[in-house]
Amino acid sequence: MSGHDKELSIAEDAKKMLRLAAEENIETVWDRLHAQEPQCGYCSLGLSCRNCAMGPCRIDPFGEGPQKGVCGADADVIVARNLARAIAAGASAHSDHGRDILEALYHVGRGDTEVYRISDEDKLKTIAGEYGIETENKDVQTIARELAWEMMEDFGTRKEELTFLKRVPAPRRELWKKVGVTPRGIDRESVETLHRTHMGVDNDYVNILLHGLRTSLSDGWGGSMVATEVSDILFGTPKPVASKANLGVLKPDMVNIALHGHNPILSDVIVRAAKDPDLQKLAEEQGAKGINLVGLCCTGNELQMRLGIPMAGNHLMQELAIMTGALEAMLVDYQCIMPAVVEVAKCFHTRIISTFDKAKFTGATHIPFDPARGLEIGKEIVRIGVENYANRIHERVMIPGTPTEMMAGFSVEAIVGALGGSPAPLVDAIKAGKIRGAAGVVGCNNPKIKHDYGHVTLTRSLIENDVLVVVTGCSAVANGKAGLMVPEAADLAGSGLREICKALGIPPVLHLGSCVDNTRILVLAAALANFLGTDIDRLPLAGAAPEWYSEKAVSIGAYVVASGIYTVLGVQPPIFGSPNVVKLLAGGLDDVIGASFAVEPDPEKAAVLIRRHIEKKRAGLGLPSVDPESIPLP
Ligand code: SF4
Ligand code: MSK
Repeated sequence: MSGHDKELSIAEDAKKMLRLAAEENIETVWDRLHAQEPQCGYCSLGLSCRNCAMGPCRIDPFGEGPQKGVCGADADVIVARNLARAIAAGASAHSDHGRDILEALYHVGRGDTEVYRISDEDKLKTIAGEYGIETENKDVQTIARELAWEMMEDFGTRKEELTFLKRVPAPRRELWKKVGVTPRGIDRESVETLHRTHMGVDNDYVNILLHGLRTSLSDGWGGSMVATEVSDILFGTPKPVASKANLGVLKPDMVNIALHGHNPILSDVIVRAAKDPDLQKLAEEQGAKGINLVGLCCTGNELQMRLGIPMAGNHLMQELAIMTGALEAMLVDYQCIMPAVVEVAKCFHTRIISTFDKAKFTGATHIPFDPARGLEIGKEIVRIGVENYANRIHERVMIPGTPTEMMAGFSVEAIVGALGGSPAPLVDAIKAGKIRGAAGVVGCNNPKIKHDYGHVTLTRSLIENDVLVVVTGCSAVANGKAGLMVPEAADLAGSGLREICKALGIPPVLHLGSCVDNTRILVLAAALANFLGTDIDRLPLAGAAPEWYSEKAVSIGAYVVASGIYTVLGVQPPIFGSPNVVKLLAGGLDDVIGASFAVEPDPEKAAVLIRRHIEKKRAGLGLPSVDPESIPLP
């Protein structure tokens, strides 16, 4: 197993663990991908449909076999329906996460939990103001209750548009109205997507895809934005913080517990539970020097952004982290957790502990989380990890290398704070051409792309050419591990970006948080557009997801484009069975929504596409620019 002849990762810790996997014959995600190959051509092109029992159907891409499903749906309709369903699934994942956090806020407001409290009162009041809630002479608890109640209404069907749409620049809101993509209710749009894509409902691929965009907007400006803002209210708005990353953050002489998934509700109490003197004492009695918490994926990002908790790795590192033999427990909430972790853990002493009733893992220990008893449950879970230290086989422990330093915690508030309270200095640097523009490099890992290569190569190339990069999710981990997220990394940037970063003492690559925190990028883009009195699509901005895999990433890409930001994907989405859908998404949308997608697996080339786009936008704003075509493709 894992005996692949090509290099699977650029990360040294991953490479070492993959060698161990090959020696010990432990199956990983790369082996399972290999076993699946060749993957189904119909599905890869988006040409298969199993939406009803007259099917499953598939369309022959060569034009020789059937061109219609049993119901008569053609390639355009089938591809569009499949894509819209992926968006709805991704939007639902984010939005349900948002609802879970919101319910915690409601518990705080009702006073039926002692576990959580309001950490950022200013933000609570600001957002309550955005929701039209009077805050004068009201206690914090009342404001929390009223805000939670109002936010819950955003999930339903009562409102004509989502409350956070007030943040969107006026011209874009008008455009959304004209095109008919204004998101109304967070749940409503996803449900309507499932309705529309049922057999015999929406059979116009353009109409289906436009509703797909509306659904994604209900995520970006709805469910995910609720998740981010309420997390800030409950757990604190991130501020720049020093941290570390890679498997070297595991400690050979401590109880190691990894927190994996996306929702900070449980991990927040685990952090407190791990400080419990009784549990610390128990760890010492077991022969350990203490309890070491580390993050994985976006739960890790949430903890790193707010508390500087070290990051063990991103999506493709989850199995490899267990193989260090140094992990007493992996605590999982939901999303991006491979069922395979349970199997890998069987080869070691690691306990996999699932915590949400909506995300059980056969073979794992399930301890259901209840916000009202959060701390008690947190202690129970930490105790399992501590007691498991006795089962560690110390001779088997292999922690590869030492951690890399990185900075996290760049919320929009922190960025504007670093700029002296206004976006003006950033705008001036862009106007002067010191910074050509900004790009969000976000999203997952995918074993089809060399691990972290897409993120790091693209990011490096952009900063070398004076494009400020903001990162979230697995991209943040990749770039942190590559050493690009410390102020000293400014030396790797072009002269203009270097000068600005040095003056501000910030890295050229800023960590904006987890997957739901892509909404921080929307908020920043909207703030820049509003500051300049223009629309987002006129700004020199771009997005990229070089190694994406998940349905959530499809929703993110769609809402970023629908918000007016050109986006380059590194992995081909399953749409190429319909030339009409490809034409619409990769260019046609420019005339509809002012932005579109591109697909470019080579990150060096993707960087050039982004730079050309940024120069085009600079020219459109009358700023000094270079001829986009003069930037050669590698
Ligand atoms: Fe086939 Fe149409 Fe049913 Fe899809 S909805 S499975 S194309 S009959
Ligand atoms: S964890 S959605 S693999 S970024 Fe958010 Fe990473 Fe993608 Fe999951």
